[in-house]
Amino acid sequence: MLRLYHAPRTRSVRVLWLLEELELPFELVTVPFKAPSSEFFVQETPLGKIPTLEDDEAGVVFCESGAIVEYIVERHGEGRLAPAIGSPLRGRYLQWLHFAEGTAYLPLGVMVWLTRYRDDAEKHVSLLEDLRHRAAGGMAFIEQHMGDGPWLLGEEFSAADVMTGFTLTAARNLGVLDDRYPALMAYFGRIEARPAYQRAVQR
Ligand SMILES: N[C@@H](CCC(=O)N[C@@H](CS)C(=O)NCC(=O)O)C(=O)O
Repeated sequence: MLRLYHAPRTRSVRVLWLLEELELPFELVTVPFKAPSSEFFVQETPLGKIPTLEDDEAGVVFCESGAIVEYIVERHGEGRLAPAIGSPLRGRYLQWLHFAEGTAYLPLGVMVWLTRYRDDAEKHVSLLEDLRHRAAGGMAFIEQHMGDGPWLLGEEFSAADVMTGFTLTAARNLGVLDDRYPALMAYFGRIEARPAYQRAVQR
């Protein structure tokens, strides 16, 4: 059995959404989200981080949303939601899959941390401006390079869209994603319309 340790409105939504897209059986363990403090890895999951995945059949437990998404697609996806390893589209697929967390989410995550979990944001005004600028750069990059859609890889919806969707949700909530990026807004609308995305957000 796959077991996902999840907290609403965190990166575990990516994994939950992926599992819903693939219609795989899984156990959902919802844990409270502990606001980040000086202690790290203290979430109520086997590794102290959200999301964490257990795969009983394989005897593994691990974290990192991107790693979990890649693993589920490879081991349980039966060829769905990713171009085959070695195919020409694979490079762009991996680019978007990792861009979502490694590049686009980075400034957004620091913005969340500075403004929601610390009480001295007023001391970091220029840092926040710089982060907002960098976050906007991430949005502009996707807008410029995503192509004509409807999805990041064209006609085929993939796990790269799943990784990116959560990043866009955070960007919209932080006022970074808006009508300055019409292609991205239209893309985000298509994401929100997917039944599996809606099921994941509701859970
Ligand atoms: N790069 C990791 C980040 C994981 C992460 O920081 N998760 C947050 C929730 S969205 C968390 O557990 N924060 C609490 C903490 O760091 O103690 C991923 O993509 O999974």
